[in-house]
Amino acid sequence: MTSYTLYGAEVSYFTGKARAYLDWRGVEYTEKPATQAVYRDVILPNVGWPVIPVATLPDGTVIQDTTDIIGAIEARENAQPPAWPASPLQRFVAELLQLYGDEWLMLPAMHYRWNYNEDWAYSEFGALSAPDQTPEQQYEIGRKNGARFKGALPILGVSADTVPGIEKSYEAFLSEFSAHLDQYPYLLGSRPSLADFAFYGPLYAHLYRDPASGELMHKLAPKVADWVERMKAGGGKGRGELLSDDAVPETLEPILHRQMQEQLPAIMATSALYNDWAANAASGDRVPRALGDITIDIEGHSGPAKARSFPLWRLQAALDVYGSMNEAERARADALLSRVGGEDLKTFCLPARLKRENCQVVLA
Ligand SMILES: N[C@@H](CCC(=O)N[C@@H](CS)C(=O)NCC(=O)O)C(=O)O
Repeated sequence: MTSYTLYGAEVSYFTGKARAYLDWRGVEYTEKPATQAVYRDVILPNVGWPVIPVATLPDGTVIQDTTDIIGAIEARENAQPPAWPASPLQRFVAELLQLYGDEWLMLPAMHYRWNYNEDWAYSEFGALSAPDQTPEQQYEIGRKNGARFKGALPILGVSADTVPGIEKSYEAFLSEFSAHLDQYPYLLGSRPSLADFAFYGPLYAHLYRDPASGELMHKLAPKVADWVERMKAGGGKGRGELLSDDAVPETLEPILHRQMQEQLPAIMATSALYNDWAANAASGDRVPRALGDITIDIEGHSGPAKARSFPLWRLQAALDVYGSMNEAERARADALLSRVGGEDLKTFCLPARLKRENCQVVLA
């Protein structure tokens, strides 16, 4: 094996994130569809549960989780410019925006897919797992496979109670991101970074590519659709710079503010449940995917959701950057957090550290 392999799907959120990174990095790779046979022969034996994307390195190492995939390829290629911003505030913001793109834009992505593009999604799921069947057979297979994903809506907190808030928030996000793109080609300057790859997951696979969602994006936010297309074309393939002097564009502040308003309270509530769980757990114990029930609030519309544990892992990465800052860097981060309503993050500490083991998040 001489290059990387990415097992995934065009229809998949996180495959989009990994693919955008690979195309930007410009490494040689092959993307293979995650058919039933790939799940059986590659994913389940190596990862232990059915999830995409999965990547293999040229030495055969199998990796799951997009950030681990990106991190492993960054380390192996040792190429410039890096995917992670090198300067502390930009790096902190990139980690925060990754948390937002990966774990919160999932709500509009999944809502619009399953409430406006359901039949189309079933056909896509079927075509992926059984490429040789007829469209009718694929639709039936897709209904079966897609049910698991549609079933995630109540877990995420997408319900009749919250949908008006999710739509209002997404439309506002589109206009905030458009205003940013009026001034900068990518999130932190004139080239993409980790944050752009994370935004691309939902904004390509679901919110651009699903037909009804794509129509909405083109209508409300042609600049965001243009960013999706530039990312799809490789994001300039390494050309361009992040802003100098560790600057963070002011135009990102409304998006960070939205994150602090909507996502941070959900994560804090999850962390309290994690505290209870960790009190009786031992190092190496696998953290349950859901730790209990929380209430989320989006633009004044609240409803139940599961306390998904994975966002805590992404938050830990952001907090580690914050925790490693010197006094002057910390003062700049704190000023930014104050401006975006993120006061709570300044003193927030996860009750117990997490780590990755065998493609799972476990208690450190
Ligand atoms: N944190 C993982 C998330 C991967 C993920 O959720 N993938 C979706 C498809 S886009 C999936 O296969 N989900 C199955 C499941 O969550 O059970 C990553 O970054 O790779």
